[in-house]
Amino acid sequence: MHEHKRNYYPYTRTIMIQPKFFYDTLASHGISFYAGVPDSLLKNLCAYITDHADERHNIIAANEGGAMGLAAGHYLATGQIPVVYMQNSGEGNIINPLASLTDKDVYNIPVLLVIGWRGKPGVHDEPQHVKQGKVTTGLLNTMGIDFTVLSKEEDKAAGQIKKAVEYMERTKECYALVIEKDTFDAYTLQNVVKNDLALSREEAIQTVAGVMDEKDVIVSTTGMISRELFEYRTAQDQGHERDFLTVGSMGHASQIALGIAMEKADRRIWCFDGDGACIMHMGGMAIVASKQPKNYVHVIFNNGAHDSVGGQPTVGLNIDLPRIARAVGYPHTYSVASKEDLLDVLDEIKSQEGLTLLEVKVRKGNRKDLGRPTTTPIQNKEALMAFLKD
Ligand SMILES: Cc1ncc(C[n+]2csc(CCOP(=O)(O)OP(=O)(O)O)c2C)c(N)n1
Repeated sequence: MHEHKRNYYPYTRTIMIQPKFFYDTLASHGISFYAGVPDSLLKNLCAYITDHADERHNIIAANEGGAMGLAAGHYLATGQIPVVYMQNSGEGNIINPLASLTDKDVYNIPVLLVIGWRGKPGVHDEPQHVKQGKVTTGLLNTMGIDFTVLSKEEDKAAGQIKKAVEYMERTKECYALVIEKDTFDAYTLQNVVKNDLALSREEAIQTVAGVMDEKDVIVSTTGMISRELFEYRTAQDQGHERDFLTVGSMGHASQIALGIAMEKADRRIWCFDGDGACIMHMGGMAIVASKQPKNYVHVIFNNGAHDSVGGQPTVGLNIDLPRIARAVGYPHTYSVASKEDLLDVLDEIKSQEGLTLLEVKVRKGNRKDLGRPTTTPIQNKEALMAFLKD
């Protein structure tokens, strides 16, 4: 009876680390520079860093490889160990700088990597995280990066951090703290950068998908854009065969769309991109333009944020995406921020040929009950390939 009661003891609290504790512990070791790409597992920590590090000490990078570059630059200028934070999916983007910039065989530069472990074996997660979760620590081993899984108990975590710093100071090598789900306790971002745009991303997605021709195809980017598109098709009683939902591979949807567009000149291919994803591998726009696919419409739903992982800011609303597109060779470019203008522009786009960029400025946020695709990536691929054969 007593045992039974203990299991249900109402004051039992999950053990977690306060973001402040982590941040202050690093600061006590002289670590105060952060660069990275946000992750939902690190949302509370990222929020704390955003509120407490100034603009020169927390750079949300275009991609994780870029964050490594920023960190290396900071070290060269100050001699102080920097932090790069990321979701484990960003490991792919840091392999090259790890091997050819920071490694002891090259410049031997210490960086503390803070890596959110999505898809950890045994913990249920979305399909795009399964493989990455399995290879997260194996990749670190292969790259010769010493690491530890951060304890959720503050005193133990403090000991791990101390050891990590001593190791980095002694060897000048990188070290990784691998972060499991529910490691950081809640922290609510104070410095919320709001945009006062009227149109929601979901409505914008529905509006564009609603005017497509029957044989058109959409390649949508990772995160909520694909989830909202999937739910729209379900709500309309339509199949999902016209949409390639790029669940992972952030920043590469525009190239997948290009690969399809060049082979299927008789169909219009729409890329549904996010500002964070587009900026992550922005060079892709130059390659799209170099091929001048007449049947390609690149739509960027620009909310100035990494909305899908916590709403951390991107530079999306501070830059002129249509102008960038024109500069690299997109002949038609538009920017709209209301449903009426969006519908007008879609009419125009559909009445003409030629590579097009359409920026739709949208507000942040999503429906709270937004679901996830119920079909698997392989089912998605097979349905799309069959549809493209028709
Ligand atoms: C290489 C890589 N880094 C980080 C992530 C985690 N991630 C998933 S969605 C997302 C934000 C996408 O932002 P954006 O493209 O602007 O679309 P939004 O969520 O704002 O609609 C991030 C950072 C990832 N999937 N892959």
